[in-house]
Parts: sequence; structure tokens; C-alpha cells
Amino acid sequence: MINLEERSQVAFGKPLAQIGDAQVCRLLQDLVREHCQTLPIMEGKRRLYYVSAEFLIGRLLINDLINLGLYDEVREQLAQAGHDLAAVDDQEVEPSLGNGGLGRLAACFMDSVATLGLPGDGVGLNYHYGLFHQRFVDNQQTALPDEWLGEQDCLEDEGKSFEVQFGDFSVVSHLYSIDVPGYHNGKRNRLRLFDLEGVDDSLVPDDSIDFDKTKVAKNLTLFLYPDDSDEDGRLLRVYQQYFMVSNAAQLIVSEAVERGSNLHDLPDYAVVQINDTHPTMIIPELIRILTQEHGIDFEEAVGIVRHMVAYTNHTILAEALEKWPLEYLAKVAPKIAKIIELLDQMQREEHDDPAVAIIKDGTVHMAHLAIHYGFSVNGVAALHTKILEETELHPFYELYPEKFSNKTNGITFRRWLMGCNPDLTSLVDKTIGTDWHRTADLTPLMAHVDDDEVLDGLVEAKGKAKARMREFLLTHQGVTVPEDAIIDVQVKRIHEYKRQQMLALYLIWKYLDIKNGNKPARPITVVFGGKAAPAYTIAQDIIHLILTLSSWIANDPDVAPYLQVIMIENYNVSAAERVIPAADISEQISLASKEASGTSNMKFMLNGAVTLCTLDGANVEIADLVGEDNIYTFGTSSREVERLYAEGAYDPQAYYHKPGIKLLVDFITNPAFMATGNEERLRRLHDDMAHKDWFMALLDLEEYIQVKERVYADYEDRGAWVRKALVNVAQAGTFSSDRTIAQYNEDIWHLVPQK
Ligand code: NBX
Repeated sequence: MINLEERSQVAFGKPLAQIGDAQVCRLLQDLVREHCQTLPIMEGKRRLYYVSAEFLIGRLLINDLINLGLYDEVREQLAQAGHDLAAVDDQEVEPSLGNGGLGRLAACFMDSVATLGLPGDGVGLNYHYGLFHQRFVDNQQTALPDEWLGEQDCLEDEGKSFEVQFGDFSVVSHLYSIDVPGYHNGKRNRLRLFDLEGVDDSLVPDDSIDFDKTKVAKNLTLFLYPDDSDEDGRLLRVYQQYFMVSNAAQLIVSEAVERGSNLHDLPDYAVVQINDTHPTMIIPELIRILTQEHGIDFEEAVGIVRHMVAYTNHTILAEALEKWPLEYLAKVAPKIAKIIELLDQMQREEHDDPAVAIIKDGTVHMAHLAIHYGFSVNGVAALHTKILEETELHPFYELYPEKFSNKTNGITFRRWLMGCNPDLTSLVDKTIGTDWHRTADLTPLMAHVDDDEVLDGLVEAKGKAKARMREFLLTHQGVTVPEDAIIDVQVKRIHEYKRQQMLALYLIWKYLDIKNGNKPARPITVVFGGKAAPAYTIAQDIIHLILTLSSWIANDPDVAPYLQVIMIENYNVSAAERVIPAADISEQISLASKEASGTSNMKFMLNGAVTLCTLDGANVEIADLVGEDNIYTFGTSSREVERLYAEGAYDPQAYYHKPGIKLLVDFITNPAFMATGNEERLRRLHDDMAHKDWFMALLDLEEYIQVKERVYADYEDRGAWVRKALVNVAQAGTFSSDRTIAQYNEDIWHLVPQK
């Protein structure tokens, strides 16, 4: 069917075997685009609009080849011409449209929505420089613009534009889209990204992400999450959010009308899922359009919108719950501010509880707006939803118990097993057949947990994944990982609640233990990866500690042969696809109650890593599925953590002064160590840990050290370990995002799947 040889001749006048990886990549991108364009767009009277500030989609090529059913054929033809698909894939520039779990979740969801044949698109913004490109200089993070757009052309121009009116000026948008083909179903949806007409890339210097934040009419779609540590930055975020939702709302209304809506029946035509609170202003914006542009009266418009918008909460951290001064909204979008005031009044007439007010002391609580005027609120893991209902959003749960539900997150197995781990995929296929490609049911593997052939196959697949990771780390940043090393990984955004600093303290302990002559049975390689928000000082300090430790250990000949610390530079989806398949240990060590779900925990499990975790987020569900023999759990329970916060009963000093802990924390500021790093950063981090430790790393540290030692010892019982790994793979099916999306559709969206 496909003939890459011929395509190579036509495009480059050379045989396939004689063109380079970059040219092969171009051939395949054209192939994918042609195939996508022949697929009909999913149809349906009622459509989903998944509105999100982020879509962390990763490279598209391999995922698209898999979904289009071209993967095996392409791989074979390339192999015959001496090309390796993974090397070709490395030529693709990764789009930089997301930040962390919330953005990656949106990308997995789009894949699953298309695969289940549901008519629904993602709607967001086309950031020219994305989040930022992370570089390490002097063992510190520096942030550079991520110039992903210039180098690739996955965007189709939809030829649509809308006007967006701000308080003091107006702008025009332009709509682009990226195809999202379903898996083997011959149909596609789209990721639809609005850009700003007249956006000015020259506002951004080559070597920094500082730009003039006041030039709003020229900078709106330059960056995701521009620095909001000053007022200009916060205002810019509000401008961006309003630009996003005004475009989304205009798109939704115009398409519904095209499909026959008279707007009084708009909820029959569209359902809007808002990914956290960033798109909440779509509620007043839809009301504005219905009332001011289509003459529908206010109360009816509120009723219409109330049946359209569903909200997903991704965090209980107070500082991440968005609140905007009403005066910002009044400046950016005065009509929206007025409508929010009316909605606030209406709401107060129904309930006079200040805990559920939308506007308090001149501040608009975006989540409150979304809960009162949306029809659904969901958490992203069972424990998280329970905390929302019982604690964080309890007054709302009392008012509207019927709105609340749990939708435990999931991941697409197309990318996170079939795409990133070909050897494990073929082992699974050989062992249980290929039904799981559609059903995600891997439990038939449970019949093989004592089958030596399968267990040996798993060791071999892990070995090959490790070889690919070693190759990646060597070319990406010039580090050599020992061949027989145990691979222990914590990759995710850098945040105190995720407690990378606790793993760093363990590494100090291990370093000292090895110095004392206790040599591990084999080399241990601990891999970190993640970006820190540029304005989040302590997170930057944590990166600095990790990088300084990494050099310190590498330079100590007594320890370096046994312990290695690597921090991946510019960790992104492509790096995740190299590292996760290679991992033996998955570090999920957030302070219990703080990680809403986690999704890398699911990716590691699916790829045969064993989880070392607190009972937080979806770790709780993983533990239930695999059973206590196949997971390592530790740490203070979420209930106890909540009590400690409520009573202000946690005193880090009490833990800091324990001799075993003080030794580790004080290592950070010992003069010899500090001389190799940045004194200010290390002192600040030391003092923060000793005196504040807001996320209680010291509380769980001793138990963490004990459990980690047990994990490493257990790893040496290779038979028992590999069995654990296989149980993890076998039980991962629950975490397919196809399951998650089927639940969203069943309980919230009610879309009719296309045959
Ligand atoms: O969403 C993440 C949670 O931390 C994870 O536990 C969860 O698995 C994932 C998907 O549900 N949240 C997240 O990524 N949030 C943000 O990135 C974020 C960014 C900006 C902001 C608030 C939150 N203002």
C-alpha cells in the first residue's frame, strides 16, 4: 500500500537507503498528513469542546502512525532500507504547548476521545515559544524561549478568525489545528489552537524569556504561563485566558448554529469540559454572547450555560486555586466582570454562606464560579475526589452533591506502551495476543507470573529499554550509565509537595553510607527530570541541590562507581518516552493528600517499574490493584497530614534535630560542599527545610530511607523482582485513558459514539 521507496525518489530523487533521518522524517510526516486528510472529521449533533490552557502532546509521528495503522509497515520498509524508526523520530521537534500533568492528561484524553469515536475537539492557544526550554548553567536552571514552531509544520490553517474585545482595545484571532486520528477507526478529531493575528515574535530575545508584558496586542500567544510575579504578568495571564475562552465560545456558538441550533437548545449541541479553572471565564463569555449578541434574556442564558459547562479540579493546593482581583477582570473584559458580579449576586440570593461566595473582598474565586454555574465537578483520583468532597470543597458538596464525581486519570497505551516500548509490546503480544490493543486488558498476563519464559522476556525487554535510555543520555547530555545499574526515577515538575528534596536527602544518606564502606550490590543510577517555574525560588534551589550533588558524587572516586545522580536537561515528553520504559523504580513520594492523581505513576507501572510511594493520589488505586507484595508504600497518611495542618501541629525543628536527620540536612551547607555550588541557594534551601518544611519532607524521611534500602535489597532477588514487575504490567489496564474517557462520556458528556 505505502511505498516509501517511491516517495523517496519523488521527493529527493534518491533511494530510501541514501537519504538521512531528517529527510525520512519529512517523508513520514507528509505520509501521515495525507492519510489524516482523507479521514472524515467525527460527526455528531452534540460535540465536546475540551478547553485547556495546555496540551502537552509530545511528538506526533509515531503516535499517528500507530493510530493510522501504518506503523508496522513503515517500520519494516525503513528497516529494509537500513533506517531505524526511533532515530527518525528523534528528528521531530516536540511541540511546546504544555507544562505538566494537566497538559499531558489533555493530550492523552484527545487521543482517547478520537479512539472511542466521540465527536470532540481540544481548544487552546498556539504558544510560539511554549513554556520554556530548560538549560543548566553552573548547576542552575536557565530558561530560554522554546522555538518549536519555526521548525515544524503540523499546523493546518483552518481559515477562521474571530474578534476579541478587551476593555481598551480589540484583537483578531486566527485558528490553526492539529489532526487527532482515532486508533484504527478511520476518523479524526482536531486540536484547535487559536493564535493572535499580528503576534510579534521579535519581542522575545534569543537568550531569555523576558519580554515586554505590557504589549498585549502583540504578545498574547508568545508564552504559556508568562511570569506572574508582577502585576503586568498577572494581567497578561488574564488577557490570555479571556482571549482563549472568547475564541472558544465564539467557535462553539458558531458551529452549533451551523449544525442547526437555535441557541435556546445550545446544550443539545455542545458540552464544554474545562481543564482546571484557567478557562472558567467561558461561563460569563457564553452568557455575554447569548444575551448581548443574540438577544436571549439573562436568566435563560444562565440556564443554558449551566447545562453546558463541566469542571475538572486538578489540585487542592490553595496557592494553585485561581483567584483574580475583580479590577483586573474589569480592565481586561469589563462586560465579563459585570456578568460575574451579576452571577455572584444571583448566587448570594440563593445561599448566604461566605464560604461559597464567588466574589470575596474584591477577589473572584474562579473555582467557585465554575462550581455554581457548571453542572459537573470532578476530581482526578478516588482519594482526591474524597478530599474535595469532605474537606476542600465540602460546602459546595453539601449544596450540590449530585454535581460531584470521580474520574480517575488515565494514559493512552498507544503512546505509553506501543509507541515508547516496542520490545515490551511484542512480548505482551506474544504472550497474550493483541486484544489488549483495543481493550487495554492486560490481566491475562497474570496467568504468566510464574512462567520463566515470560519473566526472562521481561528482563530482556527492560534491558533493551535501558540500552535506549543509556544511548539517549549519552547523546543528550554526555553521561554514561553503567550497564547493570538499577534505574531509579523521579520525573515531574519540580515542586516542594512532590518532594524531590526528600530524595536528595536520601542521596546524601546513601553517599555517606557508601563513604563508610557499605557498597551497594550493584551501581545505582537515580534519574531526575523536570522544570521549575522561573519565579518559584525554592524549586530552583532544589534543582541546584540535585545538580550540585550530581557533580559532587561524580567527582568522588570512592562513591562514583556505585552511585550516580543524573538530572535530565529539558525534561519533556520525548525524554519521558526514553526514560520511563527503562525504569526499575518509580518514585511517587508526594506528601499524602497533595498530589491529586499523578499520571507518570501509571506510565511507569505499565512499563514494568515497581512503585515506591506514599498513599497519595492514584498511588492508592495502584496499591489496591497490585497488592502489597508488588509495591512499596511508606509515609504519613493523608488523614494524619490533614490533621497536622489543621492543628498546626507539625514542627520541622523537632525532626531536624534528630541526629540522623540533622547530619543530612546540614550536609547541604557544609563549607566544602557549598564551595562547589551557590551559597545563597543552598543556605536558603537548608533554612527552608530546617525551619519551614511546609511539605513535611523531614517527617517521612527516616521511613523513606528504610524502605529505599529494602527496595534495593529486594531488587537483588531477581526472580521475585521480575515477578513484581510483571504483576504491575498486568494490572495497569485500569489506567487506560480509554477507560477514563468512557466514564466522562457515560456520566458527563453523553456524546453518541460514531460507528
Ligand atoms: O494534574 C496535575 C496534578 O498535580 C497531578 O496530580 C494530576 O495527575 C494531573 C492531571 O490531573 N496538575 C497540574 O499539572 N497542574 C498544573 O500544571 C497547573 C498549572 C498552572 C496553574 C495551576 C495548575 N495555575
